[in-house]
Amino acid sequence: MATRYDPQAAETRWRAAWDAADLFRAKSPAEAGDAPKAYILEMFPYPSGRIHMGHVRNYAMGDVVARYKRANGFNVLHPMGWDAFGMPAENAALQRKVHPGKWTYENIAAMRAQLKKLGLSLDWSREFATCDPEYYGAQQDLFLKMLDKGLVYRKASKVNWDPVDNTVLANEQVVDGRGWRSGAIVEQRELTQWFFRITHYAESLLEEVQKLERWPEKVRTMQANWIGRSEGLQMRFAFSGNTPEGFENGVEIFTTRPDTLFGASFIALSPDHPLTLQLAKDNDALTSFRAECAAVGTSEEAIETAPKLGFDTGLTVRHPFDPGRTLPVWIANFVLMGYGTGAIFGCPAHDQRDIEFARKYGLSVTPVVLPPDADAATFNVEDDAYTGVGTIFNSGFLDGLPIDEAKRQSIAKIESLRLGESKVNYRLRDWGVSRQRYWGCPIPVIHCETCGIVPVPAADLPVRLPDDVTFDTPGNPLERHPTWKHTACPDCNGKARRETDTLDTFVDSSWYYARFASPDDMAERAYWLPVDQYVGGVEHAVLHLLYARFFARAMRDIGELDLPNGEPFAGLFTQGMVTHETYRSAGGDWLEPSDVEQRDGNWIEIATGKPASVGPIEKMSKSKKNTVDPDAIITAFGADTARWFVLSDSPPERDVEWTQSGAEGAARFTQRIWSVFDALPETATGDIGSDAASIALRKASHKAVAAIDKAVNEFRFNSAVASIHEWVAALKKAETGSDDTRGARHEAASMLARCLTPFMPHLAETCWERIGGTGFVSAASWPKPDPALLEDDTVTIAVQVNGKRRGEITVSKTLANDAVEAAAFAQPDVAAFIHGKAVKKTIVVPGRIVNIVVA
Ligand code: ANZ
Ligand code: ZN
Repeated sequence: MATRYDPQAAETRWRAAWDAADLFRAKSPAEAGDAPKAYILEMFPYPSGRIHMGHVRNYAMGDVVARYKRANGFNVLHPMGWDAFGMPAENAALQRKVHPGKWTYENIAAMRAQLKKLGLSLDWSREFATCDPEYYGAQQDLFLKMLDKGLVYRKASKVNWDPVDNTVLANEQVVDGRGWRSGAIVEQRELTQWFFRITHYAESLLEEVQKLERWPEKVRTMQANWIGRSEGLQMRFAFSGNTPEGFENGVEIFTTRPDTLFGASFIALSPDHPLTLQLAKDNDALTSFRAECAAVGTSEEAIETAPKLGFDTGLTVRHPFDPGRTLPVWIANFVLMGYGTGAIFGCPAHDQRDIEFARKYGLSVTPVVLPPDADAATFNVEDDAYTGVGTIFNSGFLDGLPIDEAKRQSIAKIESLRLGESKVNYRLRDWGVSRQRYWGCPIPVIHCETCGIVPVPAADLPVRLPDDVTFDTPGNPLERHPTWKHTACPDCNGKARRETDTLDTFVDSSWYYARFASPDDMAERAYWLPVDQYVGGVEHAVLHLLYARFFARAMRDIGELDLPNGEPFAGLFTQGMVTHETYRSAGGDWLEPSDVEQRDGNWIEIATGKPASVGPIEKMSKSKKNTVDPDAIITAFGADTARWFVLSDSPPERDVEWTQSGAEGAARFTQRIWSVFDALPETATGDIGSDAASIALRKASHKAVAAIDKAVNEFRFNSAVASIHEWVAALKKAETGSDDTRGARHEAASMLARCLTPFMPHLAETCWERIGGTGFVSAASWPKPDPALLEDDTVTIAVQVNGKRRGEITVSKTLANDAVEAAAFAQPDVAAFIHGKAVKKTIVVPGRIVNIVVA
């Protein structure tokens, strides 16, 4: 009697059994012996309250790899934790009057329970949240060691300032240029902030990222672009006439186009350049010009797209190659203080920003690069700068040279004139980590009135967040806490105050992988790291991964991590999103998938009976209400179905569209798999048969294992899923055959149960139990395909009649020629064609073709 598989009962039972057996705890290096290690990590979640389908997909993928590696004899570390600091907890505190800590830990409890239901092979013994004082205390220790090494420093930098709430705003709290609570226009203010010296590693970050062969090319390129290496020239332009005080050496500029120096038409300073500030001191017009520039904001994008604004200082400089020529010195809003020297020479003919500026303010435009087929006598630049290749002209000693050679000669000349030298610049900026917020890691320093900045002594770590804080007024709760910040100086015991800034939460996620490996044992960290496979969203392709790569280097250099190349993630996979159709009511409001149904082919809003419309398929998001709740899916179908679906339908790097019918199909497939096992005798009965049907099944099985191996190793889980479908079909077919196939079916089932484990672990256990497998299938070793069974011993050959192809036959490679001939005549299409005709002769080319000649 056929039985049904009950996923809910089976899933609960197996998870309890795995827990009791402590099955997924990573072994210590000593326990592991000769087993190679595999560290599999998915980006840890933010405890927002509930898991979503994106989590299911991310963690299911990591779990496939972890389970596969374990089955292949690896000592696997597959941990889980919580990226638990951040603004949403403070917003919840504000809106719901609940303490951020309470909110966070309650969310963690809820999400942990949800994750556990997915049957992930996680080592929960290593779990932590970044808001645990043990974790952030260790982070404070790292901060101080980095401070000691000069990898952390303080400098003045701009922040978003809300003039009504009198508070610093995070970028996400600025909405359309206004404070999110007050609605006031946000200003830029200078504040002394803490920075990590990420630029110290710019070269290594760029060089090593090219070598990460198991990272997506796209991510490597994004990292490289972010670091942005530029080779150029840094040089001085001496003032002619009036020389401002302190600038006797002239203005220092950085250029990547020293070949265009003869086309220079002006010098432009950043509105924040020291010379600009000096000139603005007694120049009201310049002061208001600076304010006008500041209103555009500080983001590079805003500056790039804003209209060009200029201010003529009246100063002039000398051209280095032509001392008789002078250039005016302007202040321009598109020159950033944070890059190069904060000053440029403008060459309008060959730079788009410069041409816009020159046309607006009537500055000269001299082309110096002649495009390959242009005529020097007539070539002109109007509104579009020419940035392509060509030959230098209008340029004295550089005339006739190609761009690269002109760059070299121009630099050599400037160097010989002692006006500058070649220079490599990086776009990468140091990482500002000060946040004026409560729910973050306190920066462990003390400001003493006499000693200045004093690190908190190691024995006093962690500097804990106070619990009694209020969120009813704007600003930093730590700043206005009545007592927390007041303390005594560790050095002189005098009056001092604590730093009230907390660290950017990206810091928390920059070293958690090392903490998972071991809280404090360097040998264990060295054993586990680097992470062999990291899995996460492509939205982290730049910042998180760059910060983590920085931290790994900094930790190496303070003796906290033994990682010679500084790369924490040897392999990276970025998975696509989970998408869903969107629905709207007749009134245009978003509707949830469960609010609508199809009646006679039309979508109806269930509650009102009115027509609804189907919109585009988009990433599941709360705002569009097109989410499905993993819990609901697990309750309806079981976790294995959810896992199977998110792995099955499209390549892992692409988006997968969640559909109800797809989920139902996955659920049906679990029953189909179960029916194969259900139909088998409980234990192996006798030998594996050598009849054709048994051999065919064995071949199908061994080939399936080989295909799944390849697919999993190449991160093509959808292909593995397809192979399992075919394999199950082959097993189904064998059910109807003779009892001789029992042995082969049993072998196939045993292999199938093991291959199913990474995808549908609960079902796999139930199947394994059904066929009398030893122990847990989650602990069983991966099947090894027999190479002999992977080879094809049949061949497909064409059958021609009078030179024209009429059909094909598949025969054993060793079949005798007369038997091949017989098979050719028996082929139905061939037989029909030659029916009634006289056969004159038949030629068999073994393994290739059968040619029949008829009258
Ligand atoms: C003269 C010139 C002529 C330039 C020309 C370009 C084309 P990358 O490649 O990104 O490093 N620049 C330098 N510092 C700047 C700053 N602080 N703010 C805005 N622009 C700045 O870009 C280097 C080029 O960007 C430099 O080369 C400089 O303009 C400009 F036909 O110098 B160039
Ligand atoms: Zn002191």
